[in-house]
Amino acid sequence: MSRLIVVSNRVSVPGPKDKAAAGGLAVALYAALKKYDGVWFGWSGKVVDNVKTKAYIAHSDGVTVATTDLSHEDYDEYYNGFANSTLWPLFHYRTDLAAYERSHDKSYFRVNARFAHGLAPLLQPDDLIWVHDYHLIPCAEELRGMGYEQPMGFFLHIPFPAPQVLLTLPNHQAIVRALFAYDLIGFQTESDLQEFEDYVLHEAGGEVLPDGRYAAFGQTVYADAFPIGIDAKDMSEMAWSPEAVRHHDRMRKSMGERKMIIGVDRLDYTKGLPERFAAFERLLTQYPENRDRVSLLQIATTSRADVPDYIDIQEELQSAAGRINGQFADFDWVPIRYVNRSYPRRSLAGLYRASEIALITPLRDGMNLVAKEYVAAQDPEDPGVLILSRFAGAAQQLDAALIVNPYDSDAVVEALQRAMNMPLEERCERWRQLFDNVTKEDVSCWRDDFVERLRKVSALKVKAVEAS
Ligand code: ADQ
Repeated sequence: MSRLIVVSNRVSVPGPKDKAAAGGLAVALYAALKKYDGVWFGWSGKVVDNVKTKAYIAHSDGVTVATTDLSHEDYDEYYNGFANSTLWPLFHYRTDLAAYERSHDKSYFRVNARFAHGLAPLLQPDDLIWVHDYHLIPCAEELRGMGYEQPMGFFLHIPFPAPQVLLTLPNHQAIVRALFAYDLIGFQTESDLQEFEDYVLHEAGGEVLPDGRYAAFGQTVYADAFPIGIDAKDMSEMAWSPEAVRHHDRMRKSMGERKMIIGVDRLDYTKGLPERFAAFERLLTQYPENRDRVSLLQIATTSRADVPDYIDIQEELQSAAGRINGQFADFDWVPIRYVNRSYPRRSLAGLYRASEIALITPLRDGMNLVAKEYVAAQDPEDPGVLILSRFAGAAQQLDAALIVNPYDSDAVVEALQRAMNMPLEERCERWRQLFDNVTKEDVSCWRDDFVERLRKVSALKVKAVEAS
């Protein structure tokens, strides 16, 4: 059996015992790495003066963990620059926020080449290589240039933008061409796949071959949708763990008879947080009976705090929460509980279960795992209501949620009002459908589907080469 090599910007190795501390994705990838005697390669998280190409190697549970550092220039130009200030906003349709600098573009390709050179000495001929996310699109192209012919797959965790949006990126062609160095590209949804196809057909002058491969730039690649899931069983169990019960009970006690709406996000302008606060404010204005009856708990962990747009959104939210609370709060009721910290997963599970409504309204999101976690953590006898943005990848699977357009404040208010008053029978019916999906299409299913497909398409490639 060939080894699995996972390459991602950050390596997140779960602790030996505590599954709960790591996310479902890290746990699922790590489990596969253990099974296939694998290597996890990525950035150490350190920024240093002198970067060495040779990776630092550690071993844990039969998995080789190989990391490399970034220089200050790499960190500014590759990580904060091209990856997080160009590709991230652009792929989320925020052309207004996407900054483009040729020097950052060069750094992006340079750091990818260094990743490839760091990884290369660790590779064996029959390895299967799986690269993750927008930081590392050119990784395979670099490896191919060095003569590596192993099967290589790529999974994009964020949306693939419509061609008209992608065209605003001066080096769009180099980015898409780099994708063609892989054997298989995985997108979150069918819509992302469709956007990719549109680009290939109408911008790259390519075609779809009879066997389903995409052909362009003199190369071919398979591509498909592989919607990522969570470890739903684990999340359901966690919701009843002692830590979850403690958090559930503390929250319920603090609420009394009032209802709780929860939002949990990285603090990011793609998550639609100002719009969410505005919709909640409108609920209190248009339906005054909700005053003193409901609060919004918004947990927003600070992220990418040295990128200016992230400082702006943080200030905007603090001031909006302060203004809304100033206008509506009473001595024993605060409308918005706005918390900038991160919680252990077991605590989150308890808070999900204690909340009657989850308001998950990103303006664009590859998938959104919080929506799935909320569903998995509900009490089957008395489940809460999920309100979900149509622009989250998750909406394409979770259509039994109340699906809203996050730009339409009135529609979000109506959904909130409906959720506040939804009878138990309807809540149970909707939740059952959501839960079936979240459990069936879980993270192991996503991982195994992708790895299996990568094996298959690389076997087809070998056959085609032998036949020619
Ligand atoms: P993210 O943009 O980070 O992921 P999301 O899918 O919601 O978004 O995942 C966030 C994860 O972090 C969840 O597991 C959540 O529980 C956790 N989290 C968030 N805030 C937290 C807090 N305050 N405390 C503790 N945990 C917190 C990117 C893409 C998504 C895609 C995922 C996976 O942007 O669209 O779904 O990758 O592919």
